[in-house]
Amino acid sequence: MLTDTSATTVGARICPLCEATCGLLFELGGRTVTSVRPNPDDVFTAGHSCAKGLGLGQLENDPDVIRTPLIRDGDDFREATWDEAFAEIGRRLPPIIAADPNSCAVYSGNPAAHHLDPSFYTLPLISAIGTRNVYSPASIDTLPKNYANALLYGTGLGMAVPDIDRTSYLLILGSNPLVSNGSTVTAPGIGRRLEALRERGGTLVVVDPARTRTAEVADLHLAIRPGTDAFLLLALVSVIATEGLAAPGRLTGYVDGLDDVLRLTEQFTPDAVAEICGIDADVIRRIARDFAAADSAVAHSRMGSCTQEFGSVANWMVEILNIVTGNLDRPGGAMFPVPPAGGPTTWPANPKAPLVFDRWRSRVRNMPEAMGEIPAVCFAEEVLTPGPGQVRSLITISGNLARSFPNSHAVEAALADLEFMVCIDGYLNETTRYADVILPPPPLTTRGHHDLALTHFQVRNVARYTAPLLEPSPGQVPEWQILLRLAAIVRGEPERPVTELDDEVATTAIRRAAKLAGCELDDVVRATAGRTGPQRLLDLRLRSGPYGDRFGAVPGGLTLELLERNPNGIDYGPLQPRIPEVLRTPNGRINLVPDALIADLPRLRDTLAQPVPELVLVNRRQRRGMNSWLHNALPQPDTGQCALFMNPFDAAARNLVDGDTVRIASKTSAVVAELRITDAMRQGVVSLPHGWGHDGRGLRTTRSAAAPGANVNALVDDTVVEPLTGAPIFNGFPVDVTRVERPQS
Ligand SMILES: Nc1nc2c(c(=O)[nH]1)N[C@H]1C(S)=C(S)[C@@H](COP(=O)(O)OP(=O)(O)OC[C@H]3O[C@@H](n4cnc5c(=O)[nH]c(N)nc54)[C@H](O)[C@@H]3O)O[C@H]1N2
Ligand SMILES: Nc1nc2c(c(=O)[nH]1)N[C@H]1C(S)=C(S)[C@@H](COP(=O)(O)OP(=O)(O)OC[C@H]3O[C@@H](n4cnc5c(=O)[nH]c(N)nc54)[C@H](O)[C@@H]3O)O[C@H]1N2
Ligand code: SF4
Ligand SMILES: [Mo]
Repeated sequence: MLTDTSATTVGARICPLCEATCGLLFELGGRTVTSVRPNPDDVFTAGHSCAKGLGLGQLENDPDVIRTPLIRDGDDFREATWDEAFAEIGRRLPPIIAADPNSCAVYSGNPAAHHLDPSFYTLPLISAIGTRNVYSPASIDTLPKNYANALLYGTGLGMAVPDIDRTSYLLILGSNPLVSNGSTVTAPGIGRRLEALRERGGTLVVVDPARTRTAEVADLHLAIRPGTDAFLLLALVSVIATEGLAAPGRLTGYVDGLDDVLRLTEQFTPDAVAEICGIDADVIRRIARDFAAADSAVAHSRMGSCTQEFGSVANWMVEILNIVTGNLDRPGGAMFPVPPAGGPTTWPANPKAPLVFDRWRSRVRNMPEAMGEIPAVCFAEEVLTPGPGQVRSLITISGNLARSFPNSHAVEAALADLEFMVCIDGYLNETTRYADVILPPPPLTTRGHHDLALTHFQVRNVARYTAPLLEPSPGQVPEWQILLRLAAIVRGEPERPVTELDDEVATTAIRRAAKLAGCELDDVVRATAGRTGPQRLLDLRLRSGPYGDRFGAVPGGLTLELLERNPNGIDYGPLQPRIPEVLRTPNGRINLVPDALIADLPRLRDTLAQPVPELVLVNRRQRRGMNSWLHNALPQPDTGQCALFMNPFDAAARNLVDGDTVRIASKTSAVVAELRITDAMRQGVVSLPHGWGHDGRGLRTTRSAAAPGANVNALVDDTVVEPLTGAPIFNGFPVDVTRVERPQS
């Protein structure tokens, strides 16, 4: 860490923004980030970056960023000291929790999944509160995929990722990695990797209702009708079944229900699904044959095929397609990474909770819990419905639920209705404007980084850690300490030193690490003495993990110190087959026909016979945004990027012209946007970007409030969900589009 902060210095820093985890170099002039550039020596990301990562300096220096705690003062906020802010929380929060722990909800947003502090210290806070009202973006993002994976392989987080660098045939469904940089596949520089696939003669097929940037570089783009991926995938497997192409190879010894799964796809032939999918039956047959014939092939699904009507069945069938063609767990297929700090795929199975789903239900709608959380679609009703267990207070940790949850009007009504709300966040935005107290996180330069979650999705086994570049300055409180102080307040011990609470958290982690590594407790304590906070917890995980030094027992094994000496990371090589060792199902085998998923097939059959809506809406992402929160710090292209994209036929049928201001109405609400007519959209499908709508009172986001964009989540219905997981239907819900005004010519 730098102690002399007067000089210009350069330090390695992993980008915390998206799943690509690029290695960057921060140049500091004193404490100020003066430039950010890609780190060419990073063993994994090798100089890859994007405009967002290179804009981290602008983010750090954004004058709108909150740097001092704020306490509500009427309609506004006043700056406060940390002691004042914690005192206010201490006065107001504990009585609400004392009345009912479940009345305090916790929402931990997307950045929390990237940073070490919340990864380690949110759970102690949740335990201190004792609440079951825990929310995160998982239920509006990956959940159907987690669910299908959990049923098949025994863990929701441990997924097989496309071995993109070795595959011969990549089938991408509902993902636009050239913009998003990939999801549940950590493959930095994915554009380059896709180019390499094609250069070595491989094939890229993209299934997306929009001709995205990724679709543009594909060999084949299938403009599917939204919400119908499950039908397409069932049909692909049906071709493999009826044409005798199934060849699971070595997987045969580990799977149950192979014949059953092949049989149940038989009714979903290409001819039966062609119309609903909007894809020619011959094309479906050809893809199935090519996929089966390829040396190696892999199907990969994400956002567009998760947050839709049949997300769980679609994601189940992605795995089935990979399995029946023998592509699971082989090079060039779908493979399980080894997370260097360990995780559900390296730890022993938990015999008490083999499946972390449906262990309890939400109060109002009786929705099943998933991975310790209540689905986000339940949040507003849990606040607005009176009765025992009603949510009355909320702690947010890096989340903007007023823009990320479906039905924003209901969500904002709920936020306004709370008795008390604390936000740990650096912006006064659409969510935090409802807070009573806002606690700002410290600058990135003061934090160490290791992607605990995303290492589960790495396309190569690597271990990396970038250390803090600066000590926090007076007035900056590390996020882990904020979380522990909140835990102390909730426990009625507001004066308890953070160091003691940290030791308590570490004691549990030390016990676990000793058990995993097969060491004596004393050896573990001795080996990690001198470290505190997230660094100690990470060291415990790395050293008891798959490459770990087992606290001295394996000389040269992985430790945090080794990573500190190697800020460009350590490469452990390409992904290796892991079945059966990776399986965490109760019997250690893969059941291809889980009852819960089969139970959803009648709903698919019924849908085949139903009329399709005339116009449905899907979402898109943008290069310079990160969900709702980079629009202020980074200069954005013209407002056209927020336009509603519509196919020329749909526009003509509505007598609309390019540039018209249009009203987009759904069952829930209506928003206004500029119209962009483009044949990149499939007929019958329009698209809006997600994360906009920086409007209304009380924002301190000068730049984005000046060009607010339309909030797509005002349109999303929170009552219509994918029934197995409660995931919302962001993609493929009916809308009406009408002209508001015509541009002046
Ligand atoms: N620049 C940028 N990068 C990001 C983010 C960001 O906001 N901006 N967000 C990050 C986050 S949190 C995530 S989760 C990832 C998500 O990353 P991705 O999974 O790549 O998600 P999107 O880019 O939203 O692409 C989803 C695609 O699905 C398509 N689609 C819609 N409906 C359907 C359907 O029914 N079937 C099929 N097959 N396709 C459909 C849409 O047209 C869209 O092109 O991106 C991450 N990276
Ligand atoms: N309609 C629609 N809705 C969607 C999606 C979609 O595609 N369509 N995508 C969904 C997905 S995939 C996701 S992941 C969610 C995202 O949902 P959220 O996580 O709720 O939303 P973000 O916009 O990522 O907000 C991140 C917040 O964290 C703050 N922040 C950033 N860094 C830090 C930090 O280091 N510490 C702290 N304390 N705060 C920080 C930012 O200021 C911002 O307020 O949105 C979901 N919602
Ligand atoms: S691709 Fe993702 S991780 Fe890489 S620099 Fe851009 S935002 Fe950061
Ligand atoms: Mo996400």
